[in-house]
Amino acid sequence: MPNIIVPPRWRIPESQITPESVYRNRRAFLQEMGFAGAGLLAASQMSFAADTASPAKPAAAAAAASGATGGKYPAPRNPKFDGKGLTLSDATVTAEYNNFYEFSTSKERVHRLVGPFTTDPWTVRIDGLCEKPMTVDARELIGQFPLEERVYRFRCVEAWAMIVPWTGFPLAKLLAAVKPTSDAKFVKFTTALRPEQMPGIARLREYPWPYTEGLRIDEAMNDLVMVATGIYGKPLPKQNGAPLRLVVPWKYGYKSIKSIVRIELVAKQPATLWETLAPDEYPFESNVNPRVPHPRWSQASERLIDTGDRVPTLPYNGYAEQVAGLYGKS
Ligand SMILES: Nc1nc2c(c(=O)[nH]1)N[C@H]1C(S)=C(S)[C@@H](COP(=O)(O)O)O[C@H]1N2
Ligand SMILES: [Mo]
Repeated sequence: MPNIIVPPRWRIPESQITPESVYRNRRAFLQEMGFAGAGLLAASQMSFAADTASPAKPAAAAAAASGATGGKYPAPRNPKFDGKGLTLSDATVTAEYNNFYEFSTSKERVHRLVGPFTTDPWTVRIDGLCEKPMTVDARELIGQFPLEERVYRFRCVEAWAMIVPWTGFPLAKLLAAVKPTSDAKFVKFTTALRPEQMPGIARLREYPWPYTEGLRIDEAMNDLVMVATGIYGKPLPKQNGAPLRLVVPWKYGYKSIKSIVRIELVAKQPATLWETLAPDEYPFESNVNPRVPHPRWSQASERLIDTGDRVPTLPYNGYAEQVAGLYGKS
């Protein structure tokens, strides 16, 4: 019999009561992993739940942006992604309503906890199956590419959404610079792991940190995928993923990994944090699809975080024209 530990179907955030069978499986798994006694509870209190909250209210001041490469902002807006027909979300709301579990599972608290997190200097490694791997400081990396601004829709799996102007450059340009070999079939991304600066990590000890994500190489090369370095014409605030994050606008928000320290070209589909925790809820592909409900809530509509308006969700989050062909459904 193969010796495989099958992770239980963790109900990441149970707003409801945990069925006993799930509770038992989770406990067995935690014991396997050496976390006996670790808060079962943490996991069951998590909050990837359908979002029915009322709109976040702008709190006090927005947190300061990281000062690196300030001279490059604001960058010119790419006319192909000028946001015509879209209304930008309120910048204070997007800076104070965040998912960044390394700090907190409370969206309103993240921006108040990032102060001690240092994002300059910042070393990024781009390596794996490529001819020209590099290890470079984020400031220097950002200096190597022309920055542009693009207005994108952004859709969290929890059914909230925003429309923001990102600054950055296409991931495809960075990948081209390291020259992937023909064996490179996927790209794996990893976030910084600094428990001493990230108070959320200790509260979720059973999570498979660091936060990781992945794309197929053809997805990663699509022009829509950005390495974002800024938002609203300024460097990224720490809570939005300074100094470098991914933005993949046709996929659920968790694919847009923040505060990246490593980009690795790999041959096999990499494990991701969310897929490891709950593969039936957060699968690797995770394209926005209003017709496929999350196991615990509908994905047919979404709530704009600043106005509270509920609007229909679009296939591929409105980017079908650019990406449906990647999935044999042009
Ligand atoms: N490292 C890391 N990246 C992350 C997350 C996280 O918890 N940790 N949350 C993801 C999720 S679920 C969403 S919706 C977006 C939120 O981005 P924002 O706070 O800039 O709006 O970040 C994604 N990237
Ligand atoms: Mo999300």
